[in-house]
Amino acid sequence: MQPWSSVPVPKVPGTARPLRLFDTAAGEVRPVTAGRTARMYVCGITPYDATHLGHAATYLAFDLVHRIWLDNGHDVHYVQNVTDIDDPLLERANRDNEDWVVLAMRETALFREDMEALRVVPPTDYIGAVESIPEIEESVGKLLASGAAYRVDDDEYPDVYFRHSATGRFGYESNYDEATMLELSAERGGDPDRKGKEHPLDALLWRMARDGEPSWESELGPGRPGWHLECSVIALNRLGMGFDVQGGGSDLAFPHHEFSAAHAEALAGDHPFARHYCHAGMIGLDGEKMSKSKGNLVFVSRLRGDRVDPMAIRLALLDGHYRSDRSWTADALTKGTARLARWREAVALEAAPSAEPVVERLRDRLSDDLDTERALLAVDAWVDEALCRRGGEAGAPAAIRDAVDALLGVQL
Ligand code: 5CA
Ligand code: ZN
Repeated sequence: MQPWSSVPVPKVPGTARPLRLFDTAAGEVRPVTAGRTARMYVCGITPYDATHLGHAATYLAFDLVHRIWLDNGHDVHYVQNVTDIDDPLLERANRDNEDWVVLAMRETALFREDMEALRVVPPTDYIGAVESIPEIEESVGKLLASGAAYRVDDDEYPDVYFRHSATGRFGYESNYDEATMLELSAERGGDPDRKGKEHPLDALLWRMARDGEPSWESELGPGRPGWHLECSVIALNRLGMGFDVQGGGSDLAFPHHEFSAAHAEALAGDHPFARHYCHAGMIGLDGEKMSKSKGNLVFVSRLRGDRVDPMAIRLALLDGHYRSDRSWTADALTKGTARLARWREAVALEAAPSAEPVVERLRDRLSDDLDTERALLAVDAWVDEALCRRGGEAGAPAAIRDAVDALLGVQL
């Protein structure tokens, strides 16, 4: 698939800071020790509805990771998928009596536009599940051959499942106990009650064709891929094992990232799939998680349609720690809009207090597990001083404009 258009990222003078991020597997903030090319996989959308502010917040968090790596002089190999075939997409298309392919294409196009408007640096590889079916099919074959996978005991639909215990390390990513895993698996797309499985946690790899469902011819028999394997294969075949960051919202910590890791580790006979597993908190509205199934959504495209400046949306979403569950409120947007106006006023001045200490502070805050709240306060302090003191260095306003653009992705 085509990713969205590239975003220019200015070079910022001074010294970048190495990134530290919370790793779900380790349960602590640890240095991210990327090589010359930093490698990241972030789970993409399931395109059955428009991008809401929860999705946007998650992609913004990983956009900051990308920007910090660029500041540190890394090349970045960033891969993102699109789950353009899966149950939720088919359910929505059926409900609305719509062609699932057209639905997926439309929502993916809208997502690209939203990401572009929010100035998210695009992935290097933007890959759909459907276009990856040959890779996925080959991987299911390998897992069957190695004994990591089996067919369920069901003559009509001998679907292929993954033995969750195949690598002997299952659970290292999420650190949940089995009771929690079973509960979350039932809530988040798993099928613990599927007849014929060896263990309720085992995850679907290849679903044999059912009447009325799309399917693809394959040596496994006609069918379609399971969700977790899609991300394992897309990441593994492009980034290889041991890439730096696997990202997504906290609802993906289990079962999705646990199984993506286990599938890839079983395929490669190596460990770990990713060296950091990073999760953004859930954005809610009125105290409830914003989700397509709850219908309490605020869409990025709707706000754009209402002529809200995407940079104000960006500032509103960055005004909270990426790992904390938080709420979207009208006040957050009002505050983001006012902040944007003041920052723009300050960078339009002819002279202002020195930029260097502010840029240092920005880098310190962001490299410390993306402490955006305090990063924004550092810019606020400079803006307050610039607007009330007037005068100072002629180059300072442009230097701040570039640093805010490069490091926070906010174009002033
Ligand atoms: N296609 C899969 C991942 S392979 C998927 O989860 N798609 S999604 O469209 O449901 O979500 C896309 C991303 O947004 C995921 O990282 C998910 O964790 C994140 N996300 C979903 N809802 C929220 C929310 N309310 N707040 C923050 N992030 C969210
Ligand atoms: Zn994924």
